Amino acid sequence: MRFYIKPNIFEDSILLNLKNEIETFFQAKLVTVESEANVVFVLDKSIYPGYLVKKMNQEKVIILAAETVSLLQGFYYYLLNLINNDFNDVRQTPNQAIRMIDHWDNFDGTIERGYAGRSIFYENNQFLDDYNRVKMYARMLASVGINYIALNNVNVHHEETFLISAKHLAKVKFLADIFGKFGIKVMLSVNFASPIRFGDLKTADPLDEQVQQWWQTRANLIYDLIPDFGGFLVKADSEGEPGPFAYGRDHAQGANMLARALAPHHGIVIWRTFVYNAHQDWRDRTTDRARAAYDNFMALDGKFDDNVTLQIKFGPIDFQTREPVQPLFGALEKTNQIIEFQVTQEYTGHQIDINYLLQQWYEVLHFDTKHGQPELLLKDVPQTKSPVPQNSGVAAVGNVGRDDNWTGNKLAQANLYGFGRIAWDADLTPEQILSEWLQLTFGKLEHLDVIKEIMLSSNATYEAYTAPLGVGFMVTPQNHYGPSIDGYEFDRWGTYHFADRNGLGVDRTVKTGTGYTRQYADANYAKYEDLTTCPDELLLFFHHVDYTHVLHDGKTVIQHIYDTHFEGVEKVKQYLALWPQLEDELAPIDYQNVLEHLNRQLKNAVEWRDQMNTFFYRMSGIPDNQERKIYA
Ligand code: BDP
Repeated sequence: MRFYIKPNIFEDSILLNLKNEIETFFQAKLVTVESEANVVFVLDKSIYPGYLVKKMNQEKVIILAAETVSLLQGFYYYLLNLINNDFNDVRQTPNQAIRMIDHWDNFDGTIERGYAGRSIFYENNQFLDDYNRVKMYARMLASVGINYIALNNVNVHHEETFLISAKHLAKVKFLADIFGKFGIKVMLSVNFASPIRFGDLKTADPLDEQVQQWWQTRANLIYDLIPDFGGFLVKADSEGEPGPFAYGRDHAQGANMLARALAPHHGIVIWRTFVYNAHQDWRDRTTDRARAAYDNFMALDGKFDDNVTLQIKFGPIDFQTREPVQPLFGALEKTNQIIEFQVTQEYTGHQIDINYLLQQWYEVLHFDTKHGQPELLLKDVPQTKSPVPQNSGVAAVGNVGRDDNWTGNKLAQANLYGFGRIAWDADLTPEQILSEWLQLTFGKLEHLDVIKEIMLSSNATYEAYTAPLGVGFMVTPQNHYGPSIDGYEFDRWGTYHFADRNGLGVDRTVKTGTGYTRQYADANYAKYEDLTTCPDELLLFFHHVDYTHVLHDGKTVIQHIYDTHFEGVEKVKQYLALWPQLEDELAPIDYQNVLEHLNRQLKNAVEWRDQMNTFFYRMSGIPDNQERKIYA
């Protein structure tokens, strides 16, 4: 294979990196004469965004793009398809402008909700010395089109506050350079109370001139060192993090103050909408955590500066296995938006249980918000509803740590790979993405279908043995793995199921409940409000029903709970029975890794089944119509 890059000068670090990547992968120098090459990269201002691959003949492929980062992405596309030797003319443009991974890494080396070992960036309140993994990681992310990364936890504890101090910025720059070569901008999560924490000021009031000046000086310092710095990610007035409320200011005032400090440098503020009143009480049914983001942010539509983007969790509660789509999407018209997902498996199995999340994301991204004609799918909301589309997109909390295989469970790598792919092209199906990942990871295997079967059913299997019909939670408090049905029931976090002897579920209707359904566009409001049209999988999210309520498939709610929990365990047993077919084909370390995790998954599924079935049998007194063993 002979490669040529036009223009043949490498002042730009990304272009230079492309040259290095080609030389590394093909162990050959670039040729100096274009006509001798069979792969030619051309900077062409007219191809924006994304890139164009043109097959000239059997021998020659040309890849054109306006931006060097897109040429690099074109190179990875070339590598991906080289495996199949399958080239046709193709124009690739990303669906989303911002495609981001958020790290919840703490400076001490721990990772909030991390299930794959310690941080790849930090240890003991210092930066690590060895960045080999980071380099490989940057390449991996770039290969699937990721272009932003946040380097630290949104909960900015004491030590991380000072990542924006001169003392640490040199190391941040080092990381920014590694990612920058791959076209990925770094961002830092900042603490809204930083001016106070630094000991410089007595207030963090966004309308205070000294505070504004403080942030301006800080931004200038950062950009002097790191000219391509992405900006700030902020969790404010949320779960104890400081924010503008303390000064009687709103989120727009808080976010705009930071945005104005970054604007001269073309930086952005990503401001999270995960804001709810943690003290709301289960006895007061008029408050509802599901309503909180909309109640806090809808009235601010149009009040945010152009370089502010709201980062909005895909559902109204918190990355559950099953949630409806957040009603702010489609309703916000004048605010830049990012949809937030969670690759790290907090509520979805801790990377112990296999859970291929692309199924969930595909469904969520293809949800019709009913805010457009003939439709407005969630995947199209960031681009069409953001006043500055290039400041909109998707983000996800990452799942990588220092474990040998990066993600704890080997198969959880597919979620990271898949997030990047779906961020680029939301119409790729979970099956297509899985096939790519399997081929890239394992090559040709005789029993590839076994892994496919397990992974493609895994999301439904996990849902089957955990909380039923969209009710959510029922997990062990704090760590969020394994069952604890009443664990959050009398807590103050707004995560209830209201199970009693007659039934369960949260009444979020206008007629008799919290009124949350009204936050949706008319057609969706009508669908969710009415018990007969509400989809079964979300029934208990929207309605409180009796155990004898009959679902669309003819089963009662109680029988559905029993059946799915027995079936979920049987599925995991099936996975365990299938897996040995791969023993001779996989590297022993990968084979064992998944086997060991499957055994733990079975234990978890059995626990869920037994606790759920016992609990609901005791509550309802209604026996299983198949007379299976319930430990009552
Ligand atoms: C919840 C996590 C918590 C995060 C929070 C967030 O349990 O650790 O800090 O989300 O998104 O899911 O800020």
